Amino acid sequence: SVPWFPQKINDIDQFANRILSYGAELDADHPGFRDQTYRERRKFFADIAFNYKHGDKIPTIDYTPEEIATWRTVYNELTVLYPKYACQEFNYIFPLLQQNCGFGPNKIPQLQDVSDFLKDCTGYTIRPVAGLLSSRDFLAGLAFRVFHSTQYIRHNSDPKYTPEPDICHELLGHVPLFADVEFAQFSQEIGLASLGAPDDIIEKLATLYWFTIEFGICQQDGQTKAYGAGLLSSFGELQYALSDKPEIVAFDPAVTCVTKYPITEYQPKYFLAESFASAKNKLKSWAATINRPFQIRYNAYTQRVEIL
Ligand code: H2B
Ligand code: FE
Repeated sequence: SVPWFPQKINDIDQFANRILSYGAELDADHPGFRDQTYRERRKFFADIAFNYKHGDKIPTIDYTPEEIATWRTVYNELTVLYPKYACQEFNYIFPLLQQNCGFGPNKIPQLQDVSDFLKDCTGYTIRPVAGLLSSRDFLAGLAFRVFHSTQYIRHNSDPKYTPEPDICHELLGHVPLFADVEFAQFSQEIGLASLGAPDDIIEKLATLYWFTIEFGICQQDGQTKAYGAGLLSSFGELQYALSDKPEIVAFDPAVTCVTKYPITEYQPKYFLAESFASAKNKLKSWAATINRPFQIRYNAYTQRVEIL
């Protein structure tokens, strides 16, 4: 039988509280574990996301001076690397984020402003999320051009490190490329392929997500550049990925989707895309081989999937 999947955009409300780990419960080795103020802050953010419904405005956050200082550290160290290491699309969009939604060292951008900007560029919107979603639920969001984003920031004891996604990772890593038309389509294709798919296909799609949206690199004018959010939000791995140390293999969904990867250390292997358009076409061809008893088409007017 076919697993349940959202058929219209507000069906996503149904899994907003189906989280694998609640963002306010920190593991004993989390940098903020012993910091009671930080833990209360995390509870505050988790509750916002927990109560969020499709169509609501994402609440404006009054970030504290300490939180802004952490953002500033991360922002300043990463933005100096982007001209050399980030892909063209990223570097084209970044100044637009500075002009339109408050990107800069001195303030943490508000998710609603960023969501409005993305909506205008590609139809993507942001939903606050209270913790880690299952791959199935997370990918289903992409089918509707919905990106689930955390709103809290990492603990200030170590601005270079976070054991989980935080607003620095989402805004600096993911957001810029969701404003790119080809990349937006590529991401949605992964999402559409996931709807109602069996567990083994979900795992393959999560692996494709990992090697592209999180850790993808691409070829531009004879040079290798980063487009994956895990790279664009990591000072160390961004430089490592584009050095001669890791293994680089051409992106091929059939091969990429069964490749194992570590999650707590730098990747030993990266997959190189020729372009977002080429990656999208390869993904679509691969997805067409998935054995599913129905076809799916997204209707952007109604924000529903049509089942054919
Ligand atoms: N949940 C949340 N809240 N944020 C993510 O970035 C995320 C997730 N990534 N669930 C997903 C899993 C990803 O690792 C893939 C699709 O499994
Ligand atoms: Fe991510």
